Amino acid sequence: PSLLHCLATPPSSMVLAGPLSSTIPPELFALVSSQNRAQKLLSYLGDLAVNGSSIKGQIGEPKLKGEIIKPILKDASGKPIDVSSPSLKGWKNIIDTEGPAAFAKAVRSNKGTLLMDTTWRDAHQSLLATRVRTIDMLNIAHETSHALENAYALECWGGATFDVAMRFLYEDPWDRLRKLRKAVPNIPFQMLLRGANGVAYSSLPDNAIYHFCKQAKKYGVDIFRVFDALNDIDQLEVGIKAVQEAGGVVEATVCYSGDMLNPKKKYNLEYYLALVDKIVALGTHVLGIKDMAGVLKPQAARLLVGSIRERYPDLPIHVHTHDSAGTGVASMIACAQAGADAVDAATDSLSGMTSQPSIGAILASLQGTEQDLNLDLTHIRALDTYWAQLRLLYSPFEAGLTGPDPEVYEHEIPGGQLTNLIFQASQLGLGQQWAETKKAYEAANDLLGDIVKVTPTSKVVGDLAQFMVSNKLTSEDVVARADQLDFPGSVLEFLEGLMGQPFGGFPEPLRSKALRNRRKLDKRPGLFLEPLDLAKIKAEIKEKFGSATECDVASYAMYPKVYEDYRKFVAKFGDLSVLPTRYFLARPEIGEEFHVELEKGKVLILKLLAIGPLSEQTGQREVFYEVNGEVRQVSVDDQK
Ligand code: 3PY
Ligand code: ZN
Repeated sequence: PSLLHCLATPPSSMVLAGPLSSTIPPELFALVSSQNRAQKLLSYLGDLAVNGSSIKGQIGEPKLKGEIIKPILKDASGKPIDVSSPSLKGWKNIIDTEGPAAFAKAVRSNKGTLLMDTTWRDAHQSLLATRVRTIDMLNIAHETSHALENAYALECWGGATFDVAMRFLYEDPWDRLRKLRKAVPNIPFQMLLRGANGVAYSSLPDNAIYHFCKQAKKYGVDIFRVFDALNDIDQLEVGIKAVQEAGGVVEATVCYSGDMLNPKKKYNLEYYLALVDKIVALGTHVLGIKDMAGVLKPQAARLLVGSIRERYPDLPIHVHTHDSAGTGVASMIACAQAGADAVDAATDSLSGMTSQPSIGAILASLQGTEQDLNLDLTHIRALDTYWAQLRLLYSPFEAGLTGPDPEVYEHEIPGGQLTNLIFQASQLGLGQQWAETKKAYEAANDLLGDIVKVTPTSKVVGDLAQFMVSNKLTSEDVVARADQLDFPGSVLEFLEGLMGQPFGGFPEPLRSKALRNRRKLDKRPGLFLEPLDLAKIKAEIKEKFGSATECDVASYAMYPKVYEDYRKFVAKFGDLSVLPTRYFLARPEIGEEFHVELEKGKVLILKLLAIGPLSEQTGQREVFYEVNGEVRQVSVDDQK
């Protein structure tokens, strides 16, 4: 084919060195830009071939080497369903045509229980270090849109995915959102918003949160699960108001911590009901209950959901959990039976342990009851055959979990963090240190006043725990030497009040001793932050990188350095989100052919031909690729 042929041989005069003259015809411009993209891609592939993967956290190569086989969905008569286009049937239609309040009402009056599938966000955040890439969701998006027509939502955005997309996967999270939205127009999309922290790790100026939510709504998010890591209502309010103004469905959330059934524990039923009252007073369409560590036991779930249901008969309730202790299925069933309208679960192959409980297990447990999920089991199973293969593709990011951890009832480490900490300990070969870290986490939590632990406060407790283990400090040592110890930055930020106010106040005298001359905020931090000059940020991004959208501004506002590094990376290697994961993470075999669709209709057929010897003079190797039938070569610094 002519385009393919042209792409293979770029005359050196066509290399894009500066702004193109306006006299160049558009076809030629497109051609040069495609060649430029192909060359950048080759730079990445060449580097990967010589130096191996530079993706942080990757250990080894994907276990899956062959093609991914896509499932075929069949209708009731056994005929294959046409998935060349997405389904148009689903709950999103109510949001779009009648608005968030009507959606909430319809959810509440729905017969049976609704499911939110977390596979595209929390499941891989909790099991695979948040590394699942856009292309792998897009490849199953049409099938998902058909199979999960009746789902409450797909959780696909926010939380850690925003940061990780740019920082480790070199992807634009906004691009992910837009592409997924186009491919799944019928199922509501849900994101996780960390209240006044947006998707970052501490509070941002209010206008950054408002601006962020506006873009998120515009480009595809329907339902915003808004939480605050300390259940601080003032922090939560910022997120709630920002989503209200953006026009999204507000799912304001109570973070569940401790053990409500234990009278000695700090967070009891009274605490939760008082918090729900405050949330309801601020105005929420749906109430979220977020059990980030998986410590909501079935009896507690029944009591909590039952009590809220009794108090607020018309309020939709949506519950989230993790299966760390192995009780996730039982807890979600208890919630459904006690009056929850929606529960969270993940596709079977990405479920269990630190992830959500399995969709298949909940579906089977509720089938034929009043709480039936009304989903087609064969479709759910078919989708899961895809994710079973994907799990092998992402095997380099497995944390090596082997079974449930009922100790979670003591340490209360949230699912995603638990995987991370286990991974870190195993990397260092410190099996014993892991046991100590768990104990230290519990001690650190007590030292900080038994706080609610979820991003970012879970990081505070984790950092203090690791600090205690590595410096061999007991709780008594920390208290006694608090005025001399060089505490981790996150601990000081928390004590200063930059993450909001904990229930019951800050621990004293630890706070004063540790902070020394630092200030002590007793109101929400946003009140002390200057609004961001968003127009100026936009102009600066444009000046530096040549283009800037409102989404770029929002990314920059959350993570200035990560965003800039991401843009620099793309300027050098191009948009790698189109590269199949197997070739993003590892080099192909010599002679192995693969395809990359740069954009619709522009396909590169690539084959690694050879990796040349190391040149003593330059320290480089030549890598030879066949690109659409022509040999191309790149020189790569050998860094090994
Ligand atoms: C996040 O904030 O990313 C979480 O998943 C919290 O549970
Ligand atoms: Zn979670």
